[in-house]
Amino acid sequence: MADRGPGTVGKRAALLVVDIQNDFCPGGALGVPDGDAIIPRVNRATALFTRRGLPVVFTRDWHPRVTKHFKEFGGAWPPHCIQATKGARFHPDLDVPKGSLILSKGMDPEVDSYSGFQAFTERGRDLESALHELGVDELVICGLATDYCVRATALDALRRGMPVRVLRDAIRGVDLKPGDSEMAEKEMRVHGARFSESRGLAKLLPNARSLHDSRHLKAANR
Ligand code: VGL
Ligand code: ZN
Repeated sequence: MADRGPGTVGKRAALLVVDIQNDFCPGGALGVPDGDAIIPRVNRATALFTRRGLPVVFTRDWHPRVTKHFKEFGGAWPPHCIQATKGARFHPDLDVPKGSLILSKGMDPEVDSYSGFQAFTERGRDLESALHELGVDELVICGLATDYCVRATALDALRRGMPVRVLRDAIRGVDLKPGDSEMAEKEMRVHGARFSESRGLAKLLPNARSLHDSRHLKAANR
């Protein structure tokens, strides 16, 4: 993996917004403590990427009613993010610009998956090929939950040789066991992820470019 130094981001970074859904926010079926507190920062990052002509990609947890992911069927979790329910919707305060790429994961009732790299667009395209289509060379990751989907997605990206920067103040963890999120951050760092505060992001990104992003995005959505 190329070393870019601490102060730069790739020429074509994408913002990956992980699972900011009602069920992962306070009051939801699997509410992450303070999960909604990150939303204003995430929205600012989305606006910044959009202004710079860089892609923003959203993932969502999207489970069937019956899945091995749920306690009742052998898994670890109470039912959450069930397809087409209110709990599975993006939090109402989250800005999801029209035409954004949205990928869903957790649809297979037999598989207990967390990584965004196991997510698919409506047309069945996976994250890796969507990112490839968009020409993305670095991922900036924020969202929920630090110790599950954020962790798994970041480690999967790094494993694939994709540089990762995590917005330290725009992630929150479940902490089923105290310290899980701290451990997850350490793990991501050990595997090569960099961490930044979201307010420093504008300085790290390349300047606005006039690539035909909407066309790229449409192509990736196919
Ligand atoms: C997640 C727990 C269960 C996540 C998904 O997206 O982080 N966590 N399902
Ligand atoms: Zn889930």
